[in-house]
Amino acid sequence: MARSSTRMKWVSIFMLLLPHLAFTLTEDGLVPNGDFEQPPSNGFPNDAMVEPAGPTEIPNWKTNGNVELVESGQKQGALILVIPQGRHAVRLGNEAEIGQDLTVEKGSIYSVTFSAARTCAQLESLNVSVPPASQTIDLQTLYNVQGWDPYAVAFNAETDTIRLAFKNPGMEDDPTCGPIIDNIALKKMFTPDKPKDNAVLNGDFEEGPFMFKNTSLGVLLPTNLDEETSSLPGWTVESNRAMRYIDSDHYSVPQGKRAVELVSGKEGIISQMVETTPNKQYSLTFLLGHADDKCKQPLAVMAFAGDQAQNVHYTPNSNSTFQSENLNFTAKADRTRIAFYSVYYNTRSDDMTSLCGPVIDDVRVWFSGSTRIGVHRFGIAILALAWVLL
Ligand SMILES: *[C@@H]1O[C@H](CO)[C@@H](O)[C@H](O)[C@H]1NC(C)=O
Ligand SMILES: *[C@@H]1O[C@H](CO)[C@@H](O)[C@H](O)[C@H]1NC(C)=O
Ligand SMILES: *[C@@H]1O[C@H](CO)[C@@H](O)[C@H](O)[C@H]1NC(C)=O
Ligand SMILES: *[C@@H]1O[C@H](CO)[C@@H](O)[C@H](O)[C@H]1NC(C)=O
Ligand SMILES: [Ca+2]
Repeated sequence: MARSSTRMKWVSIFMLLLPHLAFTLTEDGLVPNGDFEQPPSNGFPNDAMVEPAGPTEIPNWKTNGNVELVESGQKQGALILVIPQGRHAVRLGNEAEIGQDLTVEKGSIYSVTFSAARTCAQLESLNVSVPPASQTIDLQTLYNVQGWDPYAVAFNAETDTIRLAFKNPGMEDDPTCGPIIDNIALKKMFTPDKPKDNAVLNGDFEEGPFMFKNTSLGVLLPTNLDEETSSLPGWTVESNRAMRYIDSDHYSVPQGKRAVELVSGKEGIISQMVETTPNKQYSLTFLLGHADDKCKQPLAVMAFAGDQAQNVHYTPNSNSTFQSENLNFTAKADRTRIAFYSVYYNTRSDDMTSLCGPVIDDVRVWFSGSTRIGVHRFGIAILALAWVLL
């Protein structure tokens, strides 16, 4: 009797919270209890005086399988578990899943940012899904020495209510091995207008996934083969390795507040199809820089525009962390692919492990014959005017 009235109380509190829940999501940021710091009704497992009778429920989340709240300082064998943010995170055991229903705006593109760390297995991966879409993120490559990284994945909201879920697809001998996830945030993507004098969309990289102010590791952008559904509007990460989206609070950024660091050598290709007019002359210009993250030089990129390719080296300069580059090309079709990758596989000089690389920003493609065309059009206008007057 007492139990059921408690449950009634919780249900009514939940009902009261519902409109609030929907409201929260109109803002970009953490999903409810996305950092796993909200205490379960029976307390965090390690704080409990007695072993809890059943599995601990995690506020705001639905779980399936062996999902465990883990705490900083907690050990796994000889290793201390890595907690990306705060004191708590969750670990997903074999085939375990954690998910949450969220109210969103149907038809919009959303990007989910989350932090993940692997524990003991080498081949750990994470299936991030918003049915019917899903993407498997490979956690095998450690991009930095801290042992965890933020990632971003985009999806199209096909309904008003979505189920965002994270699943460990693995089947390890040790069922306590499995990825740790933390800091789950959502951002509604906005596609910037195409600038008048530049065929590249979001060429300054200012629109991208949600970034936590406190996180100094940037956000990794894994493969996204669907150009319409990207955490970096306009751009596609074609390769099987990730890019790092960086912010000016923690890195040197050539223009504005955001840029992209090419951290995966030749296996990290970022591209965009831009609109062009066949047989016209264009210039691809971009800023090539150093993120100021102790990345060991040399740094160089391979830049592509249509059938042109150019290897460009970054020249260290005490006055600036970036330089301006230019590649001329003649369009062959009404869409031209521009792309970049890092020529070298770079690591930081301090830890020799964290992956880093050249930075690109302010990418532009413009009609290099535009002045002549302008004069030509002006000439025709004068002739037309003369004809009318005559
Ligand atoms: C990922 O999870 C979704 C939803 O549960 C499922 O439909 C999909 O098949 C899974 N993908 C992989 C590769 O396991
Ligand atoms: C950011 O860091 C400060 C100090 O370390 C901390 O008080 C604050 O809670 C952190 N904020 C987030 C969103 O993690
Ligand atoms: C840096 O700036 C100073 C002063 O403007 C100039 O004399 C010097 O040549 C510059 N150095 C480089 C490497 O461009
Ligand atoms: C590219 O074209 C522009 C204008 O047409 C010209 O000024 C520039 O020198 C060319 N650059 C190269 C590297 O050929
Ligand atoms: Ca920028």
